Amino acid sequence: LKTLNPYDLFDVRSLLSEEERAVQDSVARFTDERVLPIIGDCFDQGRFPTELIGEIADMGLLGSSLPEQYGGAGLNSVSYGLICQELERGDSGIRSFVSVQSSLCMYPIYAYGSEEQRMRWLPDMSRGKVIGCFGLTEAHGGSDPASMKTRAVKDGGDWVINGSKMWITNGSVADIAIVWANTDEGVQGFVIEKGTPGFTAQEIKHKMSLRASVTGALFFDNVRVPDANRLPNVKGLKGPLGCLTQARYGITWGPLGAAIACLDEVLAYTKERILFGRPVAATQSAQIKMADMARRITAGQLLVLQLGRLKDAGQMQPQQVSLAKWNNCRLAIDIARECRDLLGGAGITTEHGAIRHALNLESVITYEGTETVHQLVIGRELTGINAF
Ligand code: TGC
Ligand code: FAD
Repeated sequence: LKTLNPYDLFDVRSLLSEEERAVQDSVARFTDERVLPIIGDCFDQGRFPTELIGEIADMGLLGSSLPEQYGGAGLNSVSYGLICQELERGDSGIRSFVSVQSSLCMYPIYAYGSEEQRMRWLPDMSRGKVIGCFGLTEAHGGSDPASMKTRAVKDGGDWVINGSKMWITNGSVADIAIVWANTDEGVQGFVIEKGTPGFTAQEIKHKMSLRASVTGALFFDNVRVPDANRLPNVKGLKGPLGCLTQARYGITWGPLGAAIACLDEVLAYTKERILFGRPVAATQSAQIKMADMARRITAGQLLVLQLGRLKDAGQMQPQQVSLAKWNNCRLAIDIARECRDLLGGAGITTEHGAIRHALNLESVITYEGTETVHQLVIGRELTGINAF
């Protein structure tokens, strides 16, 4: 019998192209060498490791799917998924940083912006010289972005924006904010630069989750931006929701990385931990738990690979992304919590990764559409009835 790779029982890697494998390997190396040695401390200190931004950019991970003329790496969607998976094996906060920059900030400028806007921002964003954030959620109800109160009013050649956004990744460190606001012609996107009078950002403190990521609130008090900062090629909620489809796609892959990190940790720990005269790994209940983790990871891997192939073929539907985001966030948070349990008391400090991943995944299962939102998307697909 051939011994199987415990983190890839169905040899999903054999279905990858040479280029996809090379991308996975280089990001895996980055996570092993640069992220894992520092991330526990970053989480403890509530600090995003800004010192890694340059390397992340040099590896081509910012806007990796965009064409090279805009600073992108022209990689396919499966490669983007693998990037997210390997980064989140390190920490959800690192993957979040790349998701937001690539899918929520560079993507809308690329997809909805003018050629001038693309050239103005994208190359610098791919180099990590300009950091973006994406402001859709408002404090009164993130699941229902149609209830948005932030408003932009035309005034001559300018727009005047009033309102606020809440829970914004990179909010207080970003150089530009992609802000979605209601206008007389429906929801539109604006690029608001740091330092614009009336625009302020405040870091949200006391987080117990995604502590190695910056989260902020944005405030707009008569913020005036020229029409050149409005994204001209989309109107309506489909603008921001289209960005969410891109980011959610990455998040279907990312949590698999967190789950694999946790399984890796308990496989090693339970072999070393001797209780009642034998390793914990030699007990049936521990084996059943770990086997069940591997089963869920394997199913999740096959799900996202097919999703990625559909995306690369231009056939992926947002409802399929909802199913995969729900499935893989759920399996990852359950696995992280079960691994924390198998580590016993040792599982409660950041010495081991399980509790950090479990806490991070509380955000990941909530942002980009809560689990309930994605369940209701599938419910609507099955029944044809909107139950939101
Ligand atoms: P509805 O009002 O019917 O549709 C509006 C228009 O949008 C189109 N559409 C989509 N387009 C692309 N992708 C999608 N996923 C889309 N979903 C809808 C739709 O066809 C329609 O177009 P048109 O041309 O007819 O106007 O909207 P709905 O009923 O489908 O949506 C309801 C619901 C609840 C699913 C939606 O509001 C929703 O997804 N709510 C959750 C909000 C959310 O996920 N927020 C995330 C904020 S960003 C974030 O969390 C970043 S964290 C990142 C990190 O740190 O990694
Ligand atoms: P609510 O929408 O108030 O939901 C509360 C509860 O009600 C949830 O359990 C939800 O599932 C449930 N619920 C909602 N609708 C229904 C229904 N119809 N039936 C039954 N139950 C329902 N947003 C951005 O725009 N940009 C960002 O960069 C960003 N980064 C984030 C980073 C972090 C760390 C976090 C935690 C959030 C971030 N968000 C961001 C916001 C995130 O998208 C929202 O938190 C999320 O969409 C949920 O919105 P809410 O927090 O207002 O919860």
